Amino acid sequence: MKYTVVSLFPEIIDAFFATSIMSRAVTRGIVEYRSINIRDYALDRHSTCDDAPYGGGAGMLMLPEPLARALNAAGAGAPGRRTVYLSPGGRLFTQDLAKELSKETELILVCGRYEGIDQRIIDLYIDDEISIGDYVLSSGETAALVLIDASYRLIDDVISAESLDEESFYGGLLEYPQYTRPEIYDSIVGEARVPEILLSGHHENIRRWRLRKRIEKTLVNRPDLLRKGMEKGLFDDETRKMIDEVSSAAEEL
Ligand code: 9WO
Repeated sequence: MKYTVVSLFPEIIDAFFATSIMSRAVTRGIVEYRSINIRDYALDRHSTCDDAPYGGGAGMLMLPEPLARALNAAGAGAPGRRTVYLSPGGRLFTQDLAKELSKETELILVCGRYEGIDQRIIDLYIDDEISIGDYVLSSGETAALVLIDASYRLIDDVISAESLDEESFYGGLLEYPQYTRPEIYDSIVGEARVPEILLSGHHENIRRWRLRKRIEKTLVNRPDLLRKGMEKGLFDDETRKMIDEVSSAAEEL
C-alpha cells in the first residue's frame, strides 16, 4: 500500500508516519508514504491557494489550479490509485470501509482547508468523499490521520491476525475490560481490585466472563451493533444465548 497525502500542511501527516508503528511498517516495506504540499503548486508570487467563493458566502475556498497541479503530480486517476477527499459530506467511514481501502494499491488523500475545495476538483479527480463522522473539523488532515490509522493496520502482515481478531468491531461486539498489575491499588475510591475471575487461571470461565462483558458494554454503549450483528448473523449460538440472557436481565432492572 502507498499513501499519498495532498495537503497544505503535510508536516502534520509526516509526523504521524515518523512514529514507531507506522515507521516500522514503512521500514519493513509493507507501507509506502509520501506527502505533497499544495502550496508548492501555487505559481503566483505569493503562492496563493485560496480565494472567495463565487455567489458569496463566508470564508475562502481552496483554488482549483494549485490543487489540480498537485493531484496531477500525485498521479491521481492512474490505474491502481484511489483518490479520496475527506469531508463531512462524504459517506461514513467504517471498519468495513477501512478493510476495503486497506486492499488498495495506492490511496491519494486530499485534505481540505478554509471552507473546502472547488467542486470541479471533486468532479474531476475525487473517487470517494469520506466522512469520519457527523462533525466539522478545522482541517481535513485530522480525518486523514484517522483513515490512515484505521486502514493501514488491516494491511496484511502489519498487525498479527490474532490481535486483529481480538479487537473491537471484529465479531460485532465492543471490547471487554482489561486489567494489568498491580492486583490491588489504592485509588481515590479505596482499594481498586482486579476482578477475581481474571486471577483464577480458569481460562474457560475467563473466556465466558469476557464475552459477557463485551455483550454488556455493547448493549449499553452500542445497541445498534448488537442489532446489526444479529441481522448479519455474526454471532454464534453461545453468544446469541448470552445476548438473550443479558438483555433479559437488563430489562428486569
Ligand atoms: C466543511 C463543511 C461544513 C459543512 C458541510 C460540508 C462541509 N465540507 C467541508 C469541508 O470540506 N471542509 C474542508 C475540509 C475545509 C475545512 C476542513 N475540512 C474538514 C473536513 N472539516 N471537517 C472535515 C471532515 C472530514 C471527514 N469527516 C468529518 C469531517
